[in-house]
Amino acid sequence: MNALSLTVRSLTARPVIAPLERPIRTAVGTIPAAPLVLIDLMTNEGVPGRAYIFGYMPAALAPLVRFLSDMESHLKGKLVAPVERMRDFTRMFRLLGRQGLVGMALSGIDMALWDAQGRALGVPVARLLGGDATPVPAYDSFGIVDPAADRKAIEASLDRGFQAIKIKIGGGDLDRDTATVAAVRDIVGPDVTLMVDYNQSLTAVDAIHRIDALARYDLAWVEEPVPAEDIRSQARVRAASPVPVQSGENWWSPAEMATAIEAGASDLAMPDLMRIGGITGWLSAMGYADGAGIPMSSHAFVEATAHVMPVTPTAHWLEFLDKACTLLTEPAVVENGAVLPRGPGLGMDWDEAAVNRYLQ
Ligand code: SMN
Ligand code: MG
Repeated sequence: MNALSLTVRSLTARPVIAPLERPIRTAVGTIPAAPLVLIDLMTNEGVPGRAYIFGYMPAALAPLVRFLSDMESHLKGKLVAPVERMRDFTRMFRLLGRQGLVGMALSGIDMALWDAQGRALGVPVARLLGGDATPVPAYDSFGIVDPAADRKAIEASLDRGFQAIKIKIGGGDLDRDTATVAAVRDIVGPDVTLMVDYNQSLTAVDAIHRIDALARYDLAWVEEPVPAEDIRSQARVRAASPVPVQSGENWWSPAEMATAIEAGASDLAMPDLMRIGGITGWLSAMGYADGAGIPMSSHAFVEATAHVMPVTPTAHWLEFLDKACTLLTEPAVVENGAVLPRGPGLGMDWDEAAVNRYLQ
């Protein structure tokens, strides 16, 4: 077998709803369990390629599976060369566009292709990209918390070695935000890095008022205070904010990232592998962040982002938000608050018994 000339034989997509260690509570709704689509590529050489994508809501699963199955015929017999395959898709979807479910599915295919290539060479994708598979500093990502009820979970996270945590806020008024942030700062102490995420729930006027009041709790960033598509409001908030503004999980391409940064909408960047265009899209995004001097963090997809962060010139924090742990034979490992990139490939193998349990 020539490990650099694999060709695609088949693509399978399976919908699952995986249990979460804790529900993802946000200001705009709760995700009780993770709706995922598992992607399995098989090559003619017998090397598999695996990845998963996150549908956010169960209703997204069936169309994603259907769409991914239809993509099989466009990959069959083609070289496992993710950059080339994404170029084909970019041309093919020029008319329909690639935001939304289309972009999510294509990013999943891209990750599965990179995984197959890494497996064929017997190396972690981080090595394939020219980096080393070194541990990536991570923060533990919480939803909206009740400081009294969740105190133990927050302390457990620090015991696990995390030196940074993020909480979501905006589920109530400013008094509630202040009480929550003050209590969490009290639990974690002055030395732990603390971030907050509003999940796009505020208007610019409200955001400016609230962030001003929260600044005294020494926040490393305030994430998505206003709707992600409203670049002008984001820029207004950022101009007034004493706390660095973070965004990026809703950028659908490196070009959208460039537009947001150049409009002054964000101090920091945290693209989502599944929206930015997979690993191939991430490579463009990280080049932009490097050129613009923007610290770049990740969004979810713990296992795959652990491979791209080591080659990201302005790498900042990996978000530890583990959605697939119940489905993997070896879930992501955190050591001293850092995630270890594991190979070969992206290092994910399905626990088929668990997959069958959660199959939709
Ligand atoms: C988020 C992640 C996963 C689901 C919903 C929201 C998020 C984050 O905004 O940054 O963790
Ligand atoms: Mg967020």
